[in-house]
Amino acid sequence: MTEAAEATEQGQRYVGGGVLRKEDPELLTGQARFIDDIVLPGMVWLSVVRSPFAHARITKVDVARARELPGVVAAFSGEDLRSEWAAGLPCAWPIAKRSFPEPTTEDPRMPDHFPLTTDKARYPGDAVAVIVAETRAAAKDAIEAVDVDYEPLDPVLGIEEALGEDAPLVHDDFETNEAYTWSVGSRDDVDRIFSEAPVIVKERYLHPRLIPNAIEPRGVVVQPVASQGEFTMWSATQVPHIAKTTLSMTTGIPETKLRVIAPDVGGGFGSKLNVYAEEAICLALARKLGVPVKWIEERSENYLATIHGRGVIQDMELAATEEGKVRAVRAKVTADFGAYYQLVTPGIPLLGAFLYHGVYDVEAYLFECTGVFTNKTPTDAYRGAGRPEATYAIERAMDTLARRLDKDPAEIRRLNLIPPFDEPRAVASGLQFDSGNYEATLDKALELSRYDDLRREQAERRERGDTTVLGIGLSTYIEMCGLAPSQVLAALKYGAGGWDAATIRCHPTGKVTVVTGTSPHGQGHVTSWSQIAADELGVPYEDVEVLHGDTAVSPLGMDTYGSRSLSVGGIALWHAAQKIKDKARAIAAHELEVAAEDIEWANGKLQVKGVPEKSKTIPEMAFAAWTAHNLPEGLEPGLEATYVFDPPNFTFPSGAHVCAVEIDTETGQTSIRAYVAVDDCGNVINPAIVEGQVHGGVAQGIAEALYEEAVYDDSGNLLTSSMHSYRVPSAAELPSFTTDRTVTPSTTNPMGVKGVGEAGTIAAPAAVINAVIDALTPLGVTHIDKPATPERIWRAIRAAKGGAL
Ligand code: MCN
Repeated sequence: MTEAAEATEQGQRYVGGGVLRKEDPELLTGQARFIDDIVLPGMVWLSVVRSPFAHARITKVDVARARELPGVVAAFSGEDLRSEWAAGLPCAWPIAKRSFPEPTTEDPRMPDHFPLTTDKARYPGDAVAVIVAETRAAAKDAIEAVDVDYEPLDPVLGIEEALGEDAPLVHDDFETNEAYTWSVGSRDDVDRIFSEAPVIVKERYLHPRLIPNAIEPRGVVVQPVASQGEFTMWSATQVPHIAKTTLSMTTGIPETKLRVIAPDVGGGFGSKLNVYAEEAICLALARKLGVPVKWIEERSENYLATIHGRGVIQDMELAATEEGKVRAVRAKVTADFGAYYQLVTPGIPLLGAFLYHGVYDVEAYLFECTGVFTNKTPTDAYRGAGRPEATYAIERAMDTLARRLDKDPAEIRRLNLIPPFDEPRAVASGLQFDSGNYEATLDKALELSRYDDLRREQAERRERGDTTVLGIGLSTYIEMCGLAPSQVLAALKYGAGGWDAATIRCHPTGKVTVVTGTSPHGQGHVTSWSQIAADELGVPYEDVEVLHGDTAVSPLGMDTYGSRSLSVGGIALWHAAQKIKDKARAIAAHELEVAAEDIEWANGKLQVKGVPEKSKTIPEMAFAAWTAHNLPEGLEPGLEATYVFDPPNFTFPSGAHVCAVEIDTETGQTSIRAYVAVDDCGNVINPAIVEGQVHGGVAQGIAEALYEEAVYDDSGNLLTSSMHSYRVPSAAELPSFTTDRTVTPSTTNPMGVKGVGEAGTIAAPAAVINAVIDALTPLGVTHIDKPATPERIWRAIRAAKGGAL
């Protein structure tokens, strides 16, 4: 039987197929409802007074003048609002002291982090006071009238400088800026192999800070029902459920009185996986003033006060044989956490901690990370979070190894790849990878990119001394997503569970409501979840309605981040569908007067085995369950089921990306000639969405490699503080991507799916920078930092030639 026929036999009509996204008509016709579309009667506006200094003692905050201005309703200093907080802003990942698989750390230092600071400003943008006014303009204008006396202090900005003995302290309570040092692996084994190894690669890589640029900035609206002590908060967030629980802790508002709604959200890329000061402040002020309060972030505020990503130094070492077989990996990471912890700041390096050996079969592994506080914006999850860093380190190091041994980068990878496996397999870092076929993705990517032709052309160009040089870069990446199971997360001291929930409600008319605990903000869950439900229940795709992002509608959920939604929330939906089918089977058996075991699911129906004409559909059983006229003894009326899925393991998507660049050696200008992405995210629900996710991710990864970087001056001013100076590339700077897939089903879940939401961002920076270095190697350039701007490349070429800069 052909694959398609088999799928139809299983009633699979939508999964894997190209249905149009249900979300798009609303988005494309301007009918989506974003946070700034919410306007409530009597609503007032919030603005935030932010420190212009990176580091300063605050000796006075006087809001009296601001209070007198026309339109101003109220103004508060941090001290004024101190009594509003039952606890500080949440950090949900304080890192374990001893944990899986026996990593060690001293207890991390946990600084206070209240929504408004009172003693010191610790980064430019730190919130020191707030204004509430009748209009947004009045609120913004009044900022100037708040008198704050700052006593500037020396800032600590550099990651390694922060660890210096005389470094200014970001938090006076601690004797150091070190947040923690955490390690995993076997130091003795690694040291032994390194002491014997004939070939050692040792390199240092820098990951500049990046600024997430969601199309829609953040925003909050809170509506109080004062008499009931109830609050509804709309927030442009990825995490309405987590926000509800943690903001209840921060504000002391009982969780039963707080409803959080994520309306249509215009992207997040991790930056909205957070619980921010402004959310807590809007809640506190709505409670204090008894009127709806609204805050909309400005883009320049976004650059200062929404989290940054990356900001990491890596010392990466490989111990290899003369043939190029890697035996041990030793990685030391120093991570810039900025001034405070946001929701998961300390945990970000851990998301990459187990992946520094990539897809390669090594004997011994050691990873160590030190986190530091600096006087800069807090860092946290930005698309990929920890995994782009790990991929970059191992993939750059593999290319260096190839260069050192004069081998082709594809061959050195092939020599080291973990062989194909379809049962969970232990790897050197201590994880169990779910399944993988890394050689297959590599083969396909090499074929699609015409790798051999590219190499031939490269040689010809080198031969004839072309000033535009060609470089080819590979990235055979692995990532882990769908954080789970909850018990393992407990061992890593992650503050929440790894589960997610889905409810299916089968209505008597045959229509189906799906309620999910995930909270999409561009990933198309309404479409994918409709496909899954429609196939599993044998109903038309159009008949499925998906509800999400409202804690009153979907009380159980863990939201959307870490490419977890399909492999956790989507699987919860699949399980809920099995529960629906089980109950419907009991009703069908009763009606057809056969035993339930005699009924099978075939062609999207419940039919008596071998007798297709004796069958019942789910809509028919939903009607029967609703009338309850003729149900089996003891069966509850109604056809509804909830399932909470706590996966047994992560999923481990992988892939091979190939990038070809052309560099004008006279100007340093790079252009991407071809980009091929072959990804393996297991079975696919929606190919178009997967392709879109890869496109967006690769674009962000290229941006990281060639364009984007947050730059501070020596006083701690953010120089790249707007879209004029922070270079987000547009479509014009990007090539047309070639995408393809291999399918290695995951063993972690019954649908065999793995995540894809971050794949492109994880793979691309290494592929691009490897290509840049590959192009420049004959000129003597074997290292370049990100972003590889024309100036940086030009300088590297000059330096390699021994020329003055
Ligand atoms: N999918 C599929 N088959 C697979 C894997 C995924 O059809 N084997 C589909 C899913 O059904 C879903 C989408 O692809 O519709 C993404 O699924 P998944 O990989 O589970 O990722 P999440 O939905 O959890 O999304 C989170 C991920 C992250 S962590 C970031 S950051 C990110 C991203 O998604 N931010 C985004 N993609 C984004 N896309 C947009 N437009 N905006 C963002 O802010």
